[in-house]
Amino acid sequence: MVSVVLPTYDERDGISELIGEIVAIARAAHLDFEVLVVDDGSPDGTAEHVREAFHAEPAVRVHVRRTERGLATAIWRGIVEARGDLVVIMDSDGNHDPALLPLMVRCAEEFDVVVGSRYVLGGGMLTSAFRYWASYAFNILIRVVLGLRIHDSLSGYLAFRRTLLDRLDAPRVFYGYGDYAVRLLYQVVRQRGRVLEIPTVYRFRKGGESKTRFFAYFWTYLASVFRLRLLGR
Ligand SMILES: Nc1nc2c(ncn2[C@@H]2O[C@H](COP(=O)(O)OP(=O)(O)O)[C@@H](O)[C@H]2O)c(=O)[nH]1
Ligand SMILES: [Mg+2]
Repeated sequence: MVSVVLPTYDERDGISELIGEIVAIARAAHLDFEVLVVDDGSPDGTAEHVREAFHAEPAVRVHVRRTERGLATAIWRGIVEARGDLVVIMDSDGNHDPALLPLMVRCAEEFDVVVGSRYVLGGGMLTSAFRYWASYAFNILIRVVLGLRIHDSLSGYLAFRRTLLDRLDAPRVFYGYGDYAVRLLYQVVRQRGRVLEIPTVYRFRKGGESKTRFFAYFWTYLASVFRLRLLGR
C-alpha cells in the first residue's frame, strides 16, 4: 500500500482539487493507496474542509495536530500514522504534480529514495524564476559542501519504503522545515543507499499562500548544511 502524506497549513483553497487528482491518478494506476493529510490545526479550517469533502472516500484520512507545528515534524507524524509500506511526501498546494506518482511508486521498489526533481533534464518550475535559480544555486552549494550527487535535495517530493526509517536516526532528521530532506538524503547516501531523481515540473499553487519565508529560511538551511558537514547530523 502507498501512503501519500500531505502536510497542510492553511491550504483549504486548493487541497480538495489536489486530493481529487491524486485519487483519480492512483485509481487509474490501480494503486492500493491512502491519502493522509497532516494538518496543524489550520485557522482556515483545512482539516474540516477535507473531512467534509471526502467523507465518502475511505482512502482519505485526516490527522490533526493540536499542539505541535512545523513542516518536518508534521511529515514525521504522517510517516508514523501511515498504513502503507511505501510513503510519498508531497506539497499539499499543487506544486508537485501527482501525475508522477505511479512512476515514483514503481521506482521506489528499486531505489531507497525517489526524488521528484526540478534539476534533471525534463524538470523545471513554472512558478518563479527567482525561486528556480535560488534553489538551483543552493543545490550546488549542497553538492559541493556535502558531496551529494543529487541535483534537487530541496524538492520535497519524495518516495521511499517505510522500512528506510528503521535505518535512520529520525529525531535528528525530522525537525525544521524543508532542510529535513537534506538530512534524510545525506544519511541515506552515507549508508550507501540509492537515490533516483525523476524529472518533474513544479506547477502553480492551487490557492492560498506559500509558507516558505525565503530569506529567513536561507540562513537556517545554510546552517543545516554546515552542521551536517561538521557534525554529520
Ligand atoms: N502541517 C504543516 N504543514 C506545513 C507547515 N508549513 C508548511 N506546510 C506545508 O508544507 C508544504 C510546503 O509549503 P509551501 O508553502 O507550499 O512552500 P513552497 O512550496 O516552498 O512555497 C505545503 O503543503 C504547506 O501547507 C506546518 O507548519 N505544518
Ligand atoms: Mg508548495
